Amino acid sequence: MDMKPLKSEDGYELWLRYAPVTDAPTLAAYRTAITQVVFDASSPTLRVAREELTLALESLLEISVPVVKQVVQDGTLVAGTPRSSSLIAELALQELPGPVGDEGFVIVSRPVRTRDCIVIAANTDVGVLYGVFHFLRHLQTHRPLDTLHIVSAPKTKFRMLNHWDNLDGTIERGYAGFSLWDWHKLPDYLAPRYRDYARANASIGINGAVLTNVNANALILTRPYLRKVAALADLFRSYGIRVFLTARFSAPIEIGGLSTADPLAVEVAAWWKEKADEIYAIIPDFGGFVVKANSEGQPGPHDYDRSHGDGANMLARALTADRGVVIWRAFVYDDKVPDDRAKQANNDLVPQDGSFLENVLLQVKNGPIDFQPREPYHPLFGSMPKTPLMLEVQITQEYLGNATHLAYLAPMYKETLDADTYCQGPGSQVADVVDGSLDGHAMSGMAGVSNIGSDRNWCGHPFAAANWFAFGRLAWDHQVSSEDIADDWLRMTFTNDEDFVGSARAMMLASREAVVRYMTPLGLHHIMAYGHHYGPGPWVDQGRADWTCVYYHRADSRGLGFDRTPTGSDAVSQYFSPYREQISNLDTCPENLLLWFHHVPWQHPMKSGRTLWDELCYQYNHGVESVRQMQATWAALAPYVDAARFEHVQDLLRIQEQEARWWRDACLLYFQTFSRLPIPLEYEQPAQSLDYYRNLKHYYVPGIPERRFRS
Ligand code: GCV
Repeated sequence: MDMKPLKSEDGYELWLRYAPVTDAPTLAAYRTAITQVVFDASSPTLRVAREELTLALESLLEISVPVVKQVVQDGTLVAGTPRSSSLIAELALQELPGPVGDEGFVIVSRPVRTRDCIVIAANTDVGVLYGVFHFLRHLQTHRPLDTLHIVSAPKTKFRMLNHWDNLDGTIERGYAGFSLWDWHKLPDYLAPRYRDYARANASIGINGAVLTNVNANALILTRPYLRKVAALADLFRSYGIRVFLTARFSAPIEIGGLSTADPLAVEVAAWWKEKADEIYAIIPDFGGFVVKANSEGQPGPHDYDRSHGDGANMLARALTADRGVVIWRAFVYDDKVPDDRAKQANNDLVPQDGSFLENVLLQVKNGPIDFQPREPYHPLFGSMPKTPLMLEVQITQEYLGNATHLAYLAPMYKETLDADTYCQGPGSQVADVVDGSLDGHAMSGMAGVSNIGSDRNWCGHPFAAANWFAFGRLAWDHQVSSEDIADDWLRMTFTNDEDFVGSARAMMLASREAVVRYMTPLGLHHIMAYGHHYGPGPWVDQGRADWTCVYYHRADSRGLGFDRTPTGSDAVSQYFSPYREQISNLDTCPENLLLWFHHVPWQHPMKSGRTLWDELCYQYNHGVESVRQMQATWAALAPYVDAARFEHVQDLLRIQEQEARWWRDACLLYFQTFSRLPIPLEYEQPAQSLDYYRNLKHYYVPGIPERRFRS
């Protein structure tokens, strides 16, 4: 390998660095295969696609690749739609107009006018843009060009980032600085970052951005803010991105001067209709509303004894099906309801299946509690066949070490997507529900709670951008493997050197499981510190019951875990057979979810031959060891990475190792007060006392407003 020092990078360019191809045979092959471009760019989207293509080619191949009018030589790259390009129309590609649909594309190497060419074609301009980015990924990952035949179309319709950004610039659960949206200077000043944000999203097929926090502020729906939103929408449009806003259910009262927000009140429906018309007058392609209602203190239709369906349908009528959609969040639970929090969404929403209007989608978190390091899949998947269900995952790492811990989350997203619900017999995967294929829904989608902020490198941790990238790739095609996504991202973000990619990929793939082990092994969940969720807090027993930790782990002198079998909360009954029986039985329940579904005696024999207590000690220690392994792996990769990014990751891994030990020691000491069993001597013993850990206080943890820290 080339040992000269690498130029320091700050991560701003993400996976779109277009680093020059240094491998001589690959470079020679590329320079032969691409000598000129025929690309008639008659629309804003085609123009940005052409600009991206030509700039990238120049950077990758380090030669200028001219844009010409006609195919006059071998090595011509032809791009466009049958409408934008007579050449493409002439080729009458069999993939057009059929399989690639409205957003897909085809990339083929084939003769055109007797010359050897590469063709990027689509039915629509945005399809061409996606095709260009796919082709550039192909080059960035040094794949061969001789026998190209790529046909790709997205499996879901709405592929969206949910920004939990507040109008004051803070981000709920954001760990990479402040909001990208500079509301104060909008609409007159458009930061250059907005365009790069749009480019990055388009490069992975993301086509929607919810700009505001689901804990919504009604002000975003006032005229001055709508003008600011329109400026962003205008910019994002060329990149195929539509904007959505969160709608605060009580907005008619707060900004409309009404005395009620009752969804069945005529004046309320009229207010929302007028508001929707006002929005569409300035943002013609406005995507619609995302709504968090009657959850964690947010207003909603229950305040008026109305159902979620009443609320969602009223907004859906205001938007109208030909203009936009209502994305209604299924994250609904109430501490006044005595039932297990994990059951409440199904209890409330399943009876309403079939009552939602055609432009309503339900957005369901991957698991029934709240983005824990590991959860079983949400039992709503498969239980509402008449309603399109979107999958919501968290890209920001609220419960997985914020932007300090390296945790590659594609395996976590895949775990949900690949899970078999058995709702229509074996092979009814969550992915089939989400992409609409199982129940024949035309509307489908995936939403990722964004981890993007104002940090120069966008996501805080240099590896956190991999999760943004992975989300987009999976929303486009949930069948791609976590390995392949990591592989692409590493090559594009760092280097194509095989030695680097092999080690770094293995490190990424093991990283989420490491976090599970040192935070919440064996199905433990929600044992983080109160409110800010930074660090362990299994002792938290004050405040709203379903926000305490003792509610979830149920440790006592007999054992540990939440009994959700028929002898307990019976949450298992919300799943289909045979999964239901599998998880109900202590002997067949997967051990990585054991304490989610069972209260297990401390001496229970685990598959390893260890008792539950010893297994817990083993898992926590294994987690810490895994982080040390990551440190060793990264240390060996120093020659392949520029100093700035190398040291950044190295420093964060050091913090991660400290925090993994903190988690292990605090949790084991706490659970030991119930098990009364020793931590086996083969393991490191806790560095401090339980009191020490219990008394640690953390002020101004990111991702939470300052006022929450005031007493
Ligand atoms: C936006 C969790 C988070 C909240 C978040 C909520 C939600 O409870 O801690 O910050 O609120 O999920 O998804 O609505």
